[in-house]
Amino acid sequence: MITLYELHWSHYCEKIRLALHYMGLKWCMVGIDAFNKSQLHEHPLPAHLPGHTVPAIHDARTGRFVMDSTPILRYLAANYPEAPNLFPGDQTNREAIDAKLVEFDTLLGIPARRFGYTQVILECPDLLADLFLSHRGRGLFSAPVLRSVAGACLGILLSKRFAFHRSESLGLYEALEAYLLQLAAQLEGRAFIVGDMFSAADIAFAAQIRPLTVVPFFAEHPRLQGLFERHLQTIARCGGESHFLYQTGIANARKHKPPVRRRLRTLTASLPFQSHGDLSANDQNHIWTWGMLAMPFHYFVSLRSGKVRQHLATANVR
Ligand SMILES: N[C@@H](CCC(=O)N[C@@H](CS)C(=O)NCC(=O)O)C(=O)O
Repeated sequence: MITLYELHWSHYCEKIRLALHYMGLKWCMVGIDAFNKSQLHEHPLPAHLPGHTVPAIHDARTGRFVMDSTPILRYLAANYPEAPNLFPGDQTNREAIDAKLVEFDTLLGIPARRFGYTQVILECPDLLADLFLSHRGRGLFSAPVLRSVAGACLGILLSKRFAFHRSESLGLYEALEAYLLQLAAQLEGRAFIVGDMFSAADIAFAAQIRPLTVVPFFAEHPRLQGLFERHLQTIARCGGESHFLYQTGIANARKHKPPVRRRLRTLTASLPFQSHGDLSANDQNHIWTWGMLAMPFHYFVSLRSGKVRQHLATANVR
Protein backbone atom coordinates (compact mmCIF):
# COMPACT_ATOMS: atom_id res chain seq x y z
CA MET A 1 0.00 0.00 0.00
CA ILE A 2 1.24 3.49 -0.89
CA THR A 3 0.63 6.33 1.56
CA LEU A 4 0.38 9.79 0.06
CA TYR A 5 1.11 12.67 2.43
CA GLU A 6 -0.67 15.73 1.18
CA LEU A 7 -2.37 19.07 1.50
CA HIS A 8 -5.53 18.31 -0.39
CA TRP A 9 -5.81 21.55 -2.35
CA SER A 10 -2.16 21.53 -3.49
CA HIS A 11 -1.85 21.16 -7.25
CA TYR A 12 1.42 19.25 -6.80
CA CYS A 13 -0.48 16.74 -4.62
CA GLU A 14 -3.36 16.54 -7.05
CA LYS A 15 -0.85 15.52 -9.72
CA ILE A 16 0.09 12.47 -7.65
CA ARG A 17 -3.52 11.54 -6.84
CA LEU A 18 -4.38 11.63 -10.55
CA ALA A 19 -1.34 9.50 -11.39
CA LEU A 20 -2.12 6.93 -8.69
CA HIS A 21 -5.69 6.71 -9.91
CA TYR A 22 -4.60 6.42 -13.54
CA MET A 23 -2.18 3.63 -12.62
CA GLY A 24 -4.84 1.82 -10.60
CA LEU A 25 -2.56 1.37 -7.58
CA LYS A 26 -3.70 0.81 -4.01
CA TRP A 27 -3.07 3.93 -1.96
CA CYS A 28 -4.34 5.99 0.91
CA MET A 29 -3.86 9.60 1.83
CA VAL A 30 -2.79 11.33 5.00
CA GLY A 31 -3.47 15.05 5.27
CA ILE A 32 -0.52 16.76 6.94
CA ASP A 33 -0.56 19.63 9.39
CA ALA A 34 0.75 22.48 7.23
CA PHE A 35 2.37 24.20 10.23
CA ASN A 36 4.50 21.51 11.83
CA LYS A 37 4.35 18.77 9.18
CA SER A 38 4.75 16.34 12.05
CA GLN A 39 3.60 13.40 9.91
CA LEU A 40 6.70 13.81 7.74
CA HIS A 41 9.40 14.23 10.36
CA GLU A 42 10.02 10.53 10.87
CA HIS A 43 11.16 10.38 7.24
CA PRO A 44 14.55 11.69 6.03
CA LEU A 45 14.70 14.96 4.13
CA PRO A 46 16.02 14.54 0.57
CA ALA A 47 19.33 16.39 0.10
CA HIS A 48 17.99 18.63 -2.68
CA LEU A 49 15.09 20.09 -0.64
CA PRO A 50 15.39 22.83 2.00
CA GLY A 51 12.50 21.49 4.05
CA HIS A 52 9.72 18.94 4.06
CA THR A 53 7.14 19.48 1.33
CA VAL A 54 4.14 17.60 0.05
CA PRO A 55 3.40 15.54 -1.91
CA ALA A 56 5.50 12.78 -0.37
CA ILE A 57 4.86 9.05 -0.53
CA HIS A 58 5.79 6.06 1.57
CA ASP A 59 5.57 2.73 -0.18
CA ALA A 60 5.12 -0.12 2.33
CA ARG A 61 6.02 -2.70 -0.34
CA THR A 62 9.53 -1.34 -0.89
CA GLY A 63 9.96 0.67 2.30
CA ARG A 64 10.86 3.73 0.19
CA PHE A 65 9.95 7.30 1.07
CA VAL A 66 9.93 9.75 -1.84
CA MET A 67 9.34 13.48 -1.70
CA ASP A 68 8.87 15.94 -4.61
CA SER A 69 6.21 15.30 -7.21
CA THR A 70 8.33 14.54 -10.28
CA PRO A 71 10.68 12.11 -8.47
CA ILE A 72 7.49 10.47 -7.12
CA LEU A 73 6.14 9.95 -10.65
CA ARG A 74 9.52 8.54 -11.74
CA TYR A 75 9.50 6.19 -8.74
CA LEU A 76 5.94 4.97 -9.44
CA ALA A 77 6.69 4.28 -13.10
CA ALA A 78 9.92 2.43 -12.29
CA ASN A 79 8.46 0.32 -9.48
CA TYR A 80 5.07 -0.54 -10.98
CA PRO A 81 5.89 -1.45 -14.58
CA GLU A 82 2.75 -3.57 -14.93
CA ALA A 83 0.47 -0.54 -14.31
CA PRO A 84 -0.55 1.89 -17.10
CA ASN A 85 2.62 3.64 -18.15
CA LEU A 86 3.21 7.25 -17.12
CA PHE A 87 6.24 7.46 -19.43
CA PRO A 88 5.20 5.58 -22.57
CA GLY A 89 7.05 5.32 -25.87
CA ASP A 90 10.70 5.14 -26.81
CA GLN A 91 13.62 6.67 -24.96
CA THR A 92 13.25 10.04 -26.75
CA ASN A 93 9.55 10.23 -25.86
CA ARG A 94 10.24 9.26 -22.24
CA GLU A 95 12.91 11.92 -21.92
CA ALA A 96 10.59 14.51 -23.45
CA ILE A 97 7.88 13.62 -20.90
CA ASP A 98 10.35 13.92 -18.04
CA ALA A 99 11.58 17.29 -19.29
CA LYS A 100 7.97 18.54 -19.52
CA LEU A 101 7.34 17.49 -15.92
CA VAL A 102 10.25 19.56 -14.65
CA GLU A 103 9.20 22.44 -16.91
CA PHE A 104 5.59 22.40 -15.65
CA ASP A 105 6.65 22.12 -11.98
CA THR A 106 8.83 25.15 -12.44
CA LEU A 107 7.21 27.44 -15.01
CA LEU A 108 3.54 26.64 -14.46
CA GLY A 109 3.22 25.20 -10.94
CA ILE A 110 5.06 28.01 -9.17
CA PRO A 111 3.31 31.06 -10.67
CA ALA A 112 -0.09 29.30 -10.79
CA ARG A 113 0.11 28.72 -7.03
CA ARG A 114 1.00 32.37 -6.45
CA PHE A 115 -1.91 33.62 -8.54
CA GLY A 116 -4.42 31.14 -7.10
CA TYR A 117 -3.62 32.11 -3.50
CA THR A 118 -3.57 35.80 -4.44
CA GLN A 119 -7.06 35.49 -5.88
CA VAL A 120 -8.32 33.79 -2.71
CA ILE A 121 -6.78 36.58 -0.62
CA LEU A 122 -8.37 39.26 -2.78
CA GLU A 123 -11.84 37.72 -2.91
CA CYS A 124 -12.41 35.57 0.17
CA PRO A 125 -9.40 35.38 2.50
CA ASP A 126 -11.55 33.66 5.16
CA LEU A 127 -11.27 30.55 3.01
CA LEU A 128 -7.63 30.25 4.07
CA ALA A 129 -8.84 29.50 7.60
CA ASP A 130 -11.00 26.67 6.20
CA LEU A 131 -8.09 25.27 4.19
CA PHE A 132 -5.39 25.46 6.86
CA LEU A 133 -7.17 25.39 10.20
CA SER A 134 -10.26 23.22 9.86
CA HIS A 135 -8.56 20.42 11.88
CA ARG A 136 -7.38 22.78 14.65
CA GLY A 137 -9.08 24.55 17.55
CA ARG A 138 -12.21 22.33 17.62
CA GLY A 139 -13.98 24.37 14.97
CA LEU A 140 -13.16 27.70 16.64
CA PHE A 141 -11.69 29.06 13.43
CA SER A 142 -14.98 28.70 11.61
CA ALA A 143 -16.60 31.27 13.95
CA PRO A 144 -17.19 34.48 11.93
CA VAL A 145 -14.72 36.96 13.45
CA LEU A 146 -11.97 34.44 14.24
CA ARG A 147 -12.24 33.01 10.73
CA SER A 148 -11.61 36.47 9.24
CA VAL A 149 -8.72 37.30 11.55
CA ALA A 150 -7.15 33.88 10.95
CA GLY A 151 -7.68 34.28 7.19
CA ALA A 152 -5.84 37.62 7.16
CA CYS A 153 -2.97 36.26 9.30
CA LEU A 154 -2.60 33.24 7.05
CA GLY A 155 -2.72 35.49 3.99
CA ILE A 156 0.15 37.54 5.40
CA LEU A 157 2.21 34.42 6.20
CA LEU A 158 1.60 32.93 2.78
CA SER A 159 2.44 36.24 1.09
CA LYS A 160 5.80 36.17 2.85
CA ARG A 161 6.38 32.52 2.00
CA PHE A 162 5.66 32.93 -1.70
CA ALA A 163 6.14 36.69 -2.32
CA PHE A 164 2.71 37.25 -3.82
CA HIS A 165 3.22 41.03 -3.58
CA ARG A 166 6.07 40.87 -6.10
CA SER A 167 3.99 39.36 -8.92
CA GLU A 168 3.02 42.69 -10.50
CA SER A 169 6.47 44.30 -10.31
CA LEU A 170 8.06 41.16 -11.80
CA GLY A 171 5.52 41.14 -14.66
CA LEU A 172 4.64 37.58 -13.65
CA TYR A 173 1.09 37.64 -14.97
CA GLU A 174 2.28 38.74 -18.39
CA ALA A 175 5.19 36.28 -18.30
CA LEU A 176 2.93 33.33 -17.54
CA GLU A 177 0.44 34.53 -20.15
CA ALA A 178 3.24 34.53 -22.77
CA TYR A 179 4.33 31.03 -21.69
CA LEU A 180 0.77 29.68 -21.86
CA LEU A 181 0.05 31.30 -25.23
CA GLN A 182 3.14 29.60 -26.62
CA LEU A 183 2.07 26.29 -25.09
CA ALA A 184 -1.47 26.68 -26.48
CA ALA A 185 -0.04 27.29 -29.96
CA GLN A 186 2.25 24.22 -29.67
CA LEU A 187 -0.66 22.02 -28.56
CA GLU A 188 -3.13 23.24 -31.17
CA GLY A 189 -4.67 20.18 -32.85
CA ARG A 190 -2.70 17.75 -30.67
CA ALA A 191 -4.42 15.28 -28.37
CA PHE A 192 -1.49 14.81 -26.00
CA ILE A 193 1.23 16.99 -24.61
CA VAL A 194 4.13 14.76 -25.64
CA GLY A 195 4.00 12.55 -28.72
CA ASP A 196 0.86 10.60 -29.52
CA MET A 197 0.19 8.93 -26.17
CA PHE A 198 -1.35 10.01 -22.88
CA SER A 199 1.39 10.45 -20.28
CA ALA A 200 2.45 11.96 -16.98
CA ALA A 201 2.90 15.26 -18.82
CA ASP A 202 -0.87 15.45 -19.47
CA ILE A 203 -1.55 14.67 -15.81
CA ALA A 204 0.94 17.25 -14.57
CA PHE A 205 -0.45 19.94 -16.83
CA ALA A 206 -4.05 19.26 -15.81
CA ALA A 207 -3.24 19.52 -12.11
CA GLN A 208 -0.92 22.46 -12.29
CA ILE A 209 -3.16 24.76 -14.26
CA ARG A 210 -6.06 24.31 -11.80
CA PRO A 211 -5.29 27.36 -9.59
CA LEU A 212 -5.63 29.55 -12.69
CA THR A 213 -9.28 28.54 -13.09
CA VAL A 214 -10.13 31.07 -10.37
CA VAL A 215 -8.02 33.89 -11.85
CA PRO A 216 -10.09 35.81 -14.43
CA PHE A 217 -6.96 37.15 -16.15
CA PHE A 218 -6.23 33.57 -17.28
CA ALA A 219 -9.57 31.76 -16.97
CA GLU A 220 -11.32 34.26 -19.26
CA HIS A 221 -8.44 34.69 -21.67
CA PRO A 222 -9.93 34.14 -25.13
CA ARG A 223 -6.83 32.35 -26.43
CA LEU A 224 -6.33 30.04 -23.45
CA GLN A 225 -9.69 28.29 -23.47
CA GLY A 226 -8.27 25.19 -25.19
CA LEU A 227 -5.85 24.69 -22.29
CA PHE A 228 -8.67 24.83 -19.71
CA GLU A 229 -10.69 22.31 -21.76
CA ARG A 230 -7.67 20.03 -21.82
CA HIS A 231 -7.46 20.38 -18.02
CA LEU A 232 -11.11 19.28 -17.61
CA GLN A 233 -10.74 16.33 -19.99
CA THR A 234 -7.68 14.98 -18.21
CA ILE A 235 -9.20 15.42 -14.75
CA ALA A 236 -12.25 13.44 -15.90
CA ARG A 237 -10.09 10.76 -17.51
CA CYS A 238 -8.10 10.25 -14.28
CA GLY A 239 -11.06 10.27 -11.91
CA GLY A 240 -10.12 13.65 -10.39
CA GLU A 241 -12.36 16.03 -8.50
CA SER A 242 -14.18 18.54 -10.66
CA HIS A 243 -13.96 21.30 -8.04
CA PHE A 244 -11.74 22.02 -5.08
CA LEU A 245 -12.89 23.83 -1.95
CA TYR A 246 -11.20 27.07 -3.02
CA GLN A 247 -12.99 26.98 -6.38
CA THR A 248 -16.45 26.57 -4.85
CA GLY A 249 -15.56 29.16 -2.17
CA ILE A 250 -14.64 31.74 -4.79
CA ALA A 251 -17.68 30.88 -6.93
CA ASN A 252 -19.91 31.46 -3.89
CA ALA A 253 -18.17 34.73 -3.03
CA ARG A 254 -18.82 35.92 -6.60
CA LYS A 255 -22.57 35.51 -6.08
CA HIS A 256 -22.34 38.47 -3.67
CA LYS A 257 -19.45 40.54 -5.04
CA PRO A 258 -17.90 40.92 -8.49
CA PRO A 259 -14.62 39.09 -9.12
CA VAL A 260 -11.34 40.90 -8.66
CA ARG A 261 -9.69 41.59 -12.01
CA ARG A 262 -6.46 43.18 -13.17
CA ARG A 263 -5.82 46.31 -15.15
CA LEU A 264 -4.19 45.04 -18.33
CA ARG A 265 -0.66 46.20 -19.08
CA THR A 266 1.51 45.92 -22.13
CA LEU A 267 4.88 44.60 -21.13
CA THR A 268 7.27 41.84 -22.01
CA ALA A 269 8.53 39.69 -19.17
CA SER A 270 9.87 36.20 -18.76
CA LEU A 271 9.37 33.75 -15.94
CA PRO A 272 12.24 34.08 -13.45
CA PHE A 273 12.21 30.45 -12.23
CA GLN A 274 14.86 27.91 -13.17
CA SER A 275 15.00 24.18 -12.77
CA HIS A 276 18.13 22.46 -11.51
CA GLY A 277 18.99 19.71 -13.95
CA ASP A 278 16.31 17.08 -13.62
CA LEU A 279 14.83 18.71 -10.50
CA SER A 280 12.27 21.48 -10.48
CA ALA A 281 12.59 24.85 -8.77
CA ASN A 282 10.90 25.63 -5.44
CA ASP A 283 10.01 29.14 -4.37
CA GLN A 284 9.46 28.94 -0.60
CA ASN A 285 10.99 31.88 1.30
CA HIS A 286 11.71 31.91 5.03
CA ILE A 287 8.81 33.44 6.90
CA TRP A 288 10.42 34.74 10.06
CA THR A 289 12.91 37.32 8.76
CA TRP A 290 12.93 41.11 9.16
CA GLY A 291 11.06 41.36 5.88
CA MET A 292 8.01 40.11 7.77
CA LEU A 293 7.62 43.60 9.28
CA ALA A 294 6.68 44.99 5.87
CA MET A 295 4.23 42.21 5.08
CA PRO A 296 1.05 43.76 6.52
CA PHE A 297 1.67 46.73 4.20
CA HIS A 298 2.26 44.45 1.22
CA TYR A 299 -0.79 42.37 2.12
CA PHE A 300 -3.19 45.28 2.52
CA VAL A 301 -1.71 47.65 -0.09
CA SER A 302 0.83 46.29 -2.64
CA LEU A 303 -1.13 43.11 -3.33
CA ARG A 304 -4.20 45.13 -4.26
CA SER A 305 -2.53 47.62 -6.60
CA GLY A 306 -3.73 47.35 -10.21
CA LYS A 307 -6.75 45.25 -9.12
CA VAL A 308 -10.41 46.17 -9.64
CA ARG A 309 -13.72 44.56 -8.65
CA GLN A 310 -15.78 44.32 -11.81
CA HIS A 311 -18.37 41.85 -13.08
CA LEU A 312 -17.26 41.65 -16.69
CA ALA A 313 -13.94 42.02 -18.43
CA THR A 314 -13.45 45.12 -20.56
CA ALA A 315 -10.77 46.23 -23.02
CA ASN A 316 -8.55 47.42 -20.15
CA VAL A 317 -9.46 45.08 -17.34
CA ARG A 318 -9.66 41.28 -17.11
N1 LIG B 1 8.62 20.90 -6.28
C1 LIG B 1 7.78 20.35 -5.23
C2 LIG B 1 6.90 21.45 -4.67
C3 LIG B 1 6.07 20.99 -3.51
C4 LIG B 1 5.53 22.12 -2.70
O1 LIG B 1 5.94 23.28 -2.83
N2 LIG B 1 4.56 21.76 -1.87
C5 LIG B 1 3.95 22.72 -0.99
C6 LIG B 1 2.46 22.53 -1.00
S1 LIG B 1 1.80 23.07 -2.57
C7 LIG B 1 4.46 22.50 0.41
O2 LIG B 1 4.64 21.38 0.84
N3 LIG B 1 4.74 23.59 1.10
C8 LIG B 1 5.21 23.50 2.44
C9 LIG B 1 5.81 24.77 2.89
O3 LIG B 1 5.70 25.78 2.18
O4 LIG B 1 6.37 24.75 3.98
C10 LIG B 1 6.95 19.21 -5.82
O5 LIG B 1 6.85 19.17 -7.06
O6 LIG B 1 6.44 18.38 -5.08
